[in-house]
Amino acid sequence: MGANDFQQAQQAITLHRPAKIATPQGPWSVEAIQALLDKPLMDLLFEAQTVHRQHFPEGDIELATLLSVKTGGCPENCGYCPQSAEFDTGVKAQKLMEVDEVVRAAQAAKDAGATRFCMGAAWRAPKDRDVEKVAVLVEAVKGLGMQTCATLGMLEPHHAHQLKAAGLDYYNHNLDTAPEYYTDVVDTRTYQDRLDTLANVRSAGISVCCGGIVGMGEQPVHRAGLIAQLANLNPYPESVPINSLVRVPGTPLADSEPVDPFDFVRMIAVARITMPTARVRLSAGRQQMGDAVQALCFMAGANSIFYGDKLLVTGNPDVEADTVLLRKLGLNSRQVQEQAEGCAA
Ligand code: SAM
Ligand code: DTB
Ligand code: SF4
Repeated sequence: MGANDFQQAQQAITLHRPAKIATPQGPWSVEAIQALLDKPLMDLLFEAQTVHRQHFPEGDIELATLLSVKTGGCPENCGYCPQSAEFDTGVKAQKLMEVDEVVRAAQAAKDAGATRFCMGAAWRAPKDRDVEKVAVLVEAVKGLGMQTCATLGMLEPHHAHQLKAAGLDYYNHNLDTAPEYYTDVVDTRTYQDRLDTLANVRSAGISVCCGGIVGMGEQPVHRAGLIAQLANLNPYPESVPINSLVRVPGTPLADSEPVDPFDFVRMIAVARITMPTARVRLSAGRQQMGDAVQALCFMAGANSIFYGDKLLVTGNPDVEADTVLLRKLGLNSRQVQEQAEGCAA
């Protein structure tokens, strides 16, 4: 290639690169989100990464560790969930964990580099005495200097206030899918129940962690509908977990078609574009995903992962595998660097 050809090629590349992508604003129609999802993948990735870099420092990945503090025996029938009492999944019901056991797990997560600790309970809705006990757990974990998160099912306003007073930073409550598909997945509660809890959490001054699941047999329009619901919450959630369904034998959704990995990456990208300042978490399903797809998710704007070898009851990549992956990708999470240095020392 001569010098002139090279200059021309460079010019062509420059001409095809948008100078600056303005951060798009809501409200979002389902159609507008569908149009984003349908873009050529490279254009979508480019747009998402551009938005991402306008709002977050390069290479910053949040590490959040999950602990199931009360496992199984749940009266709801969420079709994806191994913890429902209706499904025979082999998960044994356990009562709420004691505070010292939870603190030990949180300290171990902190030592491994996690900054956020999320406590999950398989309740439809906690009772007053449950919230009192969880408030003690929240206070203890907060005392370790970690960000606290809980996911306990539906919350009444007074429960939300009690948890806020104990030091709860985030409450996770997912919308899971579009309203039109919701009754195909669960019929023991309504979409409006979910929205009401989110409003109670918001009113109590707790940050909202809310996302959904891809791969439950939903149509593309339902994926767009989920993102529209999330992005149109006012304000949109501070954390947005995007889960790829973990197909657990015994659950009604165990035989769902696996998600096309590129469609999953698209969901991450569209979450990033429509909720530019949110922590978009590449959540359940990483164990089945492979390093290259995870790298594409980070390119698409994911900047948080669940960190630790277990989600609630199913598996997750172990700390060592994640340390290696993040290092290989040059994602310089400070905590991971320190962890890696600790391992090498
Ligand atoms: N019981 C509470 C509730 O449903 O709000 C809290 C725990 S629940 C397990 C938290 C979230 O985990 C669900 O809303 C769902 O999005 C996600 N989840 C559960 N099972 C899953 C699975 N098999 N694959 C992917 N995500 C799952
Ligand atoms: C979320 O969106 N995903 C996490 C967390 N919030 C609570 C739970 C994933 C659960 C995966 C299946 C299991 O281990 O129970
Ligand atoms: Fe119960 Fe939550 Fe599982 Fe639904 S997702 S069955 S509410 S633990």
